Amino acid sequence: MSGWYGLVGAPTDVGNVDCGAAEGPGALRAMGLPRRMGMVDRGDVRGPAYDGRPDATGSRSVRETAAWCAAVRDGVAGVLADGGFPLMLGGDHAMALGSIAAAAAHARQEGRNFFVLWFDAHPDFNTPETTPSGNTHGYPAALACGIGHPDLLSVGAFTPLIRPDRLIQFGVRDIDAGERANLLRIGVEFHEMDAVREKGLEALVAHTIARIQAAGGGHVHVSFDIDALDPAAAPGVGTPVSGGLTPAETVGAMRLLGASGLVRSLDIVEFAPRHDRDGMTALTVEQVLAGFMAGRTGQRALVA
Ligand code: 6HN
Ligand code: MN
Ligand code: MN
Ligand code: MN
Repeated sequence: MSGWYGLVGAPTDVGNVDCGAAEGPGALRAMGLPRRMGMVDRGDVRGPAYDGRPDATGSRSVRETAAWCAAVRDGVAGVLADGGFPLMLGGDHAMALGSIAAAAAHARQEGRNFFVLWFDAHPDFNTPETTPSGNTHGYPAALACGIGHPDLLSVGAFTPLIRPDRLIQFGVRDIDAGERANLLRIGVEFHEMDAVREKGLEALVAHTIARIQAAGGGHVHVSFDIDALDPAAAPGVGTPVSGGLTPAETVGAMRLLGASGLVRSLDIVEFAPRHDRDGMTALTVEQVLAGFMAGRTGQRALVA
């Protein structure tokens, strides 16, 4: 298992005009998070500025999103190639198309099954046909499953990057009508907040880990949108939705995922410091990451 974390920053909100996520990596660095957590900071990737004009499909900043995602893909691929554990720090969630493209290619190269666990208030499963906003941060999970704008699908070396039955979502609670139809048609497993309340996040995650192990294990990529958390604990996001995950259950679930030894790449996206209050969101992010890392360290100790 990779012993070092390689941080790849993607300071952009090209997927959602000026939501503030571009300021996320810089703020976490200024607070000393990467150093405190012993990460190797590989710096920020770069890309073009936002251009909000919709194209013929109604999607905004597609070319800019594709350029950023390609840069993220190459940054994350570099950490994987060097034997590290990539932590992609957004930036808005459109960037996950880049990290998933890198992780899926790496899994394929190593002959592993590829799974994505998506923590989010939103499924991010819109296509140009269903989007209410034209914002590309509403697209990445659908793109990973092979549906959506062709200029974005081409960020990946192949498509779909994930088998749709290997994408599992947790905490979703704000789903557009056409987006729900997409999810059902493609066959994604998504656990809405009522299911999380009923069954418990940790139980759902433990069940998912067992299912992945039963399928022979593989490379699990976790894509964590900060707005999965309840805004009371994590107000620093551009698209808050009430009724979300508690920090305690999230830390517990992340600890389980770390301890499973299956997770080989991680996104933390949509942190918008300008909407934070008294540093609470930054603190919650650090707790969630610390839970994951502690789980992984424990797992290493067990197998050592
Ligand atoms: N995110 N479903 C809405 C849209 O515009 O497509 C919101 C997307 C939010 C994306 O940050 O998770
Ligand atoms: Mn590897
Ligand atoms: Mn998202
Ligand atoms: Mn979201």
